[in-house]
Amino acid sequence: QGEQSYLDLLKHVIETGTKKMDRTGTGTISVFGYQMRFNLSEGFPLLTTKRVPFRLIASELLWFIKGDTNIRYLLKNNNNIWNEWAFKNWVESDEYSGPNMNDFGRRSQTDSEFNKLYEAEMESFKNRILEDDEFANKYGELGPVYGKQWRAWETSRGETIDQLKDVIEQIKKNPDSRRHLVVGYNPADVNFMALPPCHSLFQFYIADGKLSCQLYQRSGDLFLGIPFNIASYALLTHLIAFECGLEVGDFIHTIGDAHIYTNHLEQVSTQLSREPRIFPELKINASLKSVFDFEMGDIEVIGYDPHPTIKAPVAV
Ligand code: DHF
Ligand code: TMP
Repeated sequence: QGEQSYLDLLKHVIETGTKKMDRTGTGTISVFGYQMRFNLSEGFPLLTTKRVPFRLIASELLWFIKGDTNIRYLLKNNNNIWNEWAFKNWVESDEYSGPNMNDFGRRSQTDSEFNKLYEAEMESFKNRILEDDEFANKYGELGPVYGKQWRAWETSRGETIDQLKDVIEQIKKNPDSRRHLVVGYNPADVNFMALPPCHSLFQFYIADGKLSCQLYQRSGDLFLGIPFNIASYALLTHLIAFECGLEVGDFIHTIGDAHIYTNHLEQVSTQLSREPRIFPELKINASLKSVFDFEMGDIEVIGYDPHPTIKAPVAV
């Protein structure tokens, strides 16, 4: 239950996982197939055994809800979590003429001379995304990722489907339905995305006036990505429950390839040595009517008292 189910997953992977190489060249220990359950009425699942930056989770979720797929919105909110994947498209393009940035993710961690070049290049990339509309349209784009699939899935008939709006409508009209699904993983579009959706599909369920959500995540970076994903879907469930006049039920997190990167093992053992604390509470602006009206100022967590931040490099 609660945070312990996450800590149990970390332990389970360390004790029983298999060492494998991965796409990023970092190496992982992994298990395949795992499920956690968070009762959302027992507090908001923002982990306390390290500080998890809620502001970044909220602005990323609002970006998905808007149907936006360009990192410009994130940068305007001081959110840098998707920069590397847009930057990759830029430095691999014909228009880029700066220093060679091949394999920047790994080189920036091992080569401090290179890291200076990389940081300068990333800084000017971010400034250009913010200041130059044409550049932003071209190189701030991550392709048809989450926002696009949730709000404007393109059909073979040339129509678009607003999956998020439709699922909210169905939750209101037809709560007992077993078809409350939103799919991010569009096989026709996957090759045009900066990263194929990790959180691939989610479903809602209503019983006793409570809204529950289950996510199928095909691939989970247990130390960096998963704490964000848990809080993000908990927040989405709260927002939809609020609009539909429901209480919150459970968030069920099902993960396919559940992995710890080998360069996160020390961080994980620090985290496992800590005692979990009580979860915070979510507070949202109750004067709003619709999920689509929320802005950053309308969402906050109160009573969050985590252990200190634990830094770790992200595998690109
Ligand atoms: N790739 C990999 N290898 N792992 C990921 O978790 C991941 N997540 C993505 C995109 N690609 C990914 C999108 N989500 C961070 C968290 C979530 C996220 C991307 C990055 C992250 O680095 N979190 C840091 C804080 C970052 C900050 O403060 O700017 C953390 O300590 O939680
Ligand atoms: P992959 O496409 O090779 O699976 O790499 C994606 C990596 O990003 C993998 O480590 C999982 C991680 N990830 C998350 O854990 N959560 C997320 O929300 C995202 C976008 C990625």
